[in-house]
Amino acid sequence: MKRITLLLLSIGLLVSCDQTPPPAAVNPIPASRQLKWHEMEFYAFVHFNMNTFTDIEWGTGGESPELFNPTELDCRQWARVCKEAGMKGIILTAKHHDGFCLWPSEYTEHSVKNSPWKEGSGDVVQELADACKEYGLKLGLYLSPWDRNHAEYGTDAYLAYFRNQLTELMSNYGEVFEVWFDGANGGTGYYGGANEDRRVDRRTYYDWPVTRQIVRDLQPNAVMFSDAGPGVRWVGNEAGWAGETNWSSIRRDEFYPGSPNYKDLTTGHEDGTHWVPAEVDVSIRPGWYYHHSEDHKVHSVKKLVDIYYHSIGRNASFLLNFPVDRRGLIHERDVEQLMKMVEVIKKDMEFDLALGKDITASQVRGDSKKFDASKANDGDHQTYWATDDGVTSASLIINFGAKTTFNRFLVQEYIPLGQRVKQFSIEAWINGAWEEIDAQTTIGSKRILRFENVTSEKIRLNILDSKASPTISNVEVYHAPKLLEPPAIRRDKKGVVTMEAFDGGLELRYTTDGTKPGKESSLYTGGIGISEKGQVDAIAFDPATGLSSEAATLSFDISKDQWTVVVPDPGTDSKGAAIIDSDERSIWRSDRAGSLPQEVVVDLGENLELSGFTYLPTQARYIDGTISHYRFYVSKNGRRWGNPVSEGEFSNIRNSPILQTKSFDPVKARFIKLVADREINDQGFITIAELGIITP
Ligand code: FUL
Repeated sequence: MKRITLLLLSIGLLVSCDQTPPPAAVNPIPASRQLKWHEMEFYAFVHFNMNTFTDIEWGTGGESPELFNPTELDCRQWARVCKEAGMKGIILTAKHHDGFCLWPSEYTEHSVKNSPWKEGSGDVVQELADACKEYGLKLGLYLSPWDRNHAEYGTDAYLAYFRNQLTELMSNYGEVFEVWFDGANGGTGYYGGANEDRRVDRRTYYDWPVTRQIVRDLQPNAVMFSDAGPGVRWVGNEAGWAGETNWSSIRRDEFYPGSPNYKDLTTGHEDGTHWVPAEVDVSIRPGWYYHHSEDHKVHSVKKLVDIYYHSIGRNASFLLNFPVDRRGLIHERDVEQLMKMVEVIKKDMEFDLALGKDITASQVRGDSKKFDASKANDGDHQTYWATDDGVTSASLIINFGAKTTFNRFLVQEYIPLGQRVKQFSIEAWINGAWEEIDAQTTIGSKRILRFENVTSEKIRLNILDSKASPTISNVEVYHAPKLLEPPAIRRDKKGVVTMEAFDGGLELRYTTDGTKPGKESSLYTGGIGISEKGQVDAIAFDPATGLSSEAATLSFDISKDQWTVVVPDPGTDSKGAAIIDSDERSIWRSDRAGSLPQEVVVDLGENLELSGFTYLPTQARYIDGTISHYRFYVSKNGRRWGNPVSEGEFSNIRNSPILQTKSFDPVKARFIKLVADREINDQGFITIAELGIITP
């Protein structure tokens, strides 16, 4: 008994010695549902709905439910892929702007219940809710406020309909973590057959406070997304990045879904009145919906990795969209790129070099153990280093105990007490002095900095300015391996081949004889002139680790150095040069007001033996102007052309707008002519990214 009393007494003494109170919160602060959302970081968007079957991004609302007919719909495949990628949830387009509902809503006939899929007895929302449950993922739902199908859109009757639908979704599918309200609102549409333009006052029409209350009542833990939150905000672009300065707060009352001042959403407001953190929504392909024609345009690993660092690494979440295909599956190419990206990120942050290392602070709140420096690298995000009130600049030094190489720095604020840091920098101890590695502004929930390798015994985090005493819950330091992606190889009109690695400090090794390149192959030091037909194979090689990327290959024919465009007339249309500039990003388009057939003529500068030609259609997002039917002629003098040496169609070019190759019997000629007889959408103009020839 005595012993217990003594023990209790000493515990009591210890506690009473450490009475330092935590810093007061800096408002605004996150609600508990927002704190849970912050922990999710990485989750999926699925755009799958009527547009998947009509091959467009925005349906008019006049589509027949008969068109919705996935052949192998499997929400468990979506969930499995997302789970394997470490994602925490899936948000589904239950209803997009065209109004078609993926669940059998009681309030409309425009839904899966009138589709051939499962003979009208299916419910995609239910299937996804079940799959998410099975895989331990959270469910989110996108319900478009705009409805181009509904006859009463724009009136109070539609509002009642919209709220009924919201009530169905919030009541029947278990717990929902996020409700997505898009900002696109009002415009042309089918509207029950009226086919007209209907504008609404985006600020007032939806009477948002009342609409939101439905979610609040039925799903108290769900955050609501829109330009104005209230729970989570749009980041102001769909390209995959948050601002380097990114406050989780905004002056919320200045916004509403679809408000014009969306640019501020990228950075938030330092003097924001409400906690509305940013979500980076971005598709893994150019489009939100599936288009077969974008199968070869899935983002590169480098781009996906950049998006990761520019979202999660900049105090935002990463909402990655999969345009589920007509089968009802996440496409193989998307899965492949996703997994490669995840693998890179995993390796980048595999081993925390700062964890548990010796750490000191320039100042500690009340000299208390509760708030000392070690709370920033103890692996526990609930503890944090803090300073005395009024101390708004301070630093932390981590001593690795030995020279250590690193190139990533991760830092987090203890956000339950609000976002505070306005300015910070990191430095390394090099040759007896502190050298700056990077200087930035905000931190927030998580900030990750990438930089070239630094080798040092110590790293210092300087909080240079803060709204109040900083509260740093976590710092991590990593040495990420080089991003070993196959290099980008290009060849210009003059025949000069250049190549580029996707990370610094790598060697590029290449061959020109078709053999596989290795670390002993020629070292790339600058442009290589190759005017004849050939091929370059190249790898990125990391001399520090001996590892190399897979090889990239570029094959080409003779260079276009001597070529000139004859038609279109360079005097009146200088842009015609883009047809033969060996740059697939530059595109020539003929006059929109024209009609077909149309032709282009190129002078090759000398008589050459030709055995075929190539047409690269535009690789831009919108592929209008792509030629579907053609004739190809050759001539020695540019006047007499004879019969076409090749004619017909570029098969399936609408769905697969890749390089088209056509062969013919070898013939000598100096001039070539491509006649476009038809464009994929029967437009009166054409586009050409690049025209090429094939020599035997
Ligand atoms: C946009 C919508 O208009 C797109 O179709 C897509 O749903 C995207 C996520 O939001 O504003």
